[in-house]
Amino acid sequence: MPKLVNLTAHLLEQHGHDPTSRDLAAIINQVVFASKLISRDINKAGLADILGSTGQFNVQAEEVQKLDAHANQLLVELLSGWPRVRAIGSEEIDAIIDLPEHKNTGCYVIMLDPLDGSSNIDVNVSVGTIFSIFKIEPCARLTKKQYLLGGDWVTAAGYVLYGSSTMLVFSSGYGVHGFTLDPSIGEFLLSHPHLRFPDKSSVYSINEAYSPRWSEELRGYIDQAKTDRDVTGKPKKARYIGSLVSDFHRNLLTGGVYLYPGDAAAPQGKLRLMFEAIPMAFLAHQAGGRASDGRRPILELRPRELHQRTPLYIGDRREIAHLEKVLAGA
Ligand code: P6P
Repeated sequence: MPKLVNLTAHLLEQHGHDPTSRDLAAIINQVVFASKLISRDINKAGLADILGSTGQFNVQAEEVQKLDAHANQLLVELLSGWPRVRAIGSEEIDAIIDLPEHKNTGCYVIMLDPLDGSSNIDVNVSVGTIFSIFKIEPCARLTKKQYLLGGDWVTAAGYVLYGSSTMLVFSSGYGVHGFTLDPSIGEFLLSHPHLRFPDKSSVYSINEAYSPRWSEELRGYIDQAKTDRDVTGKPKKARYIGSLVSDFHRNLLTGGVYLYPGDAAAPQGKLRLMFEAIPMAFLAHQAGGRASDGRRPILELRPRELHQRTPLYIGDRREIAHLEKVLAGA
């Protein structure tokens, strides 16, 4: 019988009993609680009046799906009630949610993409929740711009993937670990300890419909990928689900890179620095991978705006480093 480890036991094992572990365990448990409710609702989406869009548009000018709004509300409500949380940013909400009632106890800022890839819900394709936890040092007053913390303030980050099974993959600075939800007991159990990118990059994930807008260098890189062999001598594969969490998760397990470039139409690309790029970059680095905007490491970027976008090249360390050289014209 394998040793059964649930999330709380794992966190206490990782952090011992210092205050950080209790804070993280509490905050991550709120995210996990919300994700269990989201998972339940996604799995019956076709049967409940929860498919389709709300007819409203978010700050990204994207149509808000009913489940987007539902997931956002669950996460914000459960996290706002926790005294150690000082502020919350969400891809679905224009401004930061400041919690002045926690100004003397709140030491953490949470950034959320409540339901990434939500346009896939109605066609039953995997989607995910992305979260990151930033620790304010010291737990001082939160000035207006102080919540825009860069990658070196991340204490923990992860995603919940609502797929053939519901998985939590996260890191609190001690490697990346995967937990699978056992719905019969409502617990996330450790199923993929110490996840690391394998030493082969056999997959590239990119939306090739936009290739006419790419730089010459990127077009050359993708053309080359079509004739390259991976370290096992096999041709590379193109896999693109249209859901960052799903593409990243597959690449983490089987080896590969996910690319969402800036292009002639959108020089900063589509993905959000705070809600998608930084948390996924934190995970990538913890798993021995690399994440870049094409020139600089994502975790070294200084956020200027809550909803700012960034190009994202993430995955196998050597492949991303090679791609950066190609994009620089080397
Ligand atoms: P496109 C979902 O909206 C998302 O943010 C990522 O999850 C996904 O990889 C990407 O956008 C898909 O965007 O432009 O290829 O449809």
